Amino acid sequence: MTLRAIIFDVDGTLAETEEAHRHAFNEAFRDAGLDWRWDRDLYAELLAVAGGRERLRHYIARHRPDANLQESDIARLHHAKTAIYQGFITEGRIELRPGVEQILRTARKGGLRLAIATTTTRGNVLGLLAATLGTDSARWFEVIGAGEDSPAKKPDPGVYRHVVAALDMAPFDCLAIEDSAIGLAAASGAGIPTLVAPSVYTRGETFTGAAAVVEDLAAVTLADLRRWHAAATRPVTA
Ligand code: XBP
Ligand code: MG
Repeated sequence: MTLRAIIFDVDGTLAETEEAHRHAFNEAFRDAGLDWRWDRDLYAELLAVAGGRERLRHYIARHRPDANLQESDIARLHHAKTAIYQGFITEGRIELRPGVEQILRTARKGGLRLAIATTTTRGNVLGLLAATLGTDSARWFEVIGAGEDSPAKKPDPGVYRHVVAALDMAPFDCLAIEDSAIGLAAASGAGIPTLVAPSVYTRGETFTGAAAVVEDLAAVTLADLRRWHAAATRPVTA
């Protein structure tokens, strides 16, 4: 049970992206001639459903039951939202959270393997990495598990199981870094010890079962990660 790999969540963990996602949804609604507008309170509620397309479907069922939209309309709306969101990223509107770049670089130097497990669209991850860490940075991650790789979204452990299998590693030799309770549930469900650094939208959540909870990664060292991982995976002795 040695720490060999770190698996990063994206939205809320690598960067505070959810406001950009929210604005992108609102622009897509406006462009489609819909008078829907997601404010912060509503979005906080909707974040219980991971995955943008799933979130849209849930919103329509719960708040717009009379909207006559087919699955193809939802796909089109989500596609438009994704293009708008990626525009925000290339404009450089999103930066990494404190400490993220430093932990990625020290982990690489320290010989740890890196991976990503997210519910968001793959293109969003690649765009974010390119805009913040440079065009080559996607190569730092041996596996990028994205929304397209797991039909069931977090809290389902599917995407983490996919990543661990692709890494060909035991889950307890990895450490996940997450920002939300549903992300923690997904990683834990796959048997992966998890460090939580809550984001603006998840600060009020409870993180029972986390290996540790920190405000952000600014002061976190590789030694801290190894210590939290070891404590989380230590067998219980009588
Ligand atoms: C958080 C999410 C994402 C985004 C929307 O993902 O729920 O779905 O809000 O992304 P993470 P898409 O697992 O990285 O925290 O619209 O591309 O699905
Ligand atoms: Mg997240």
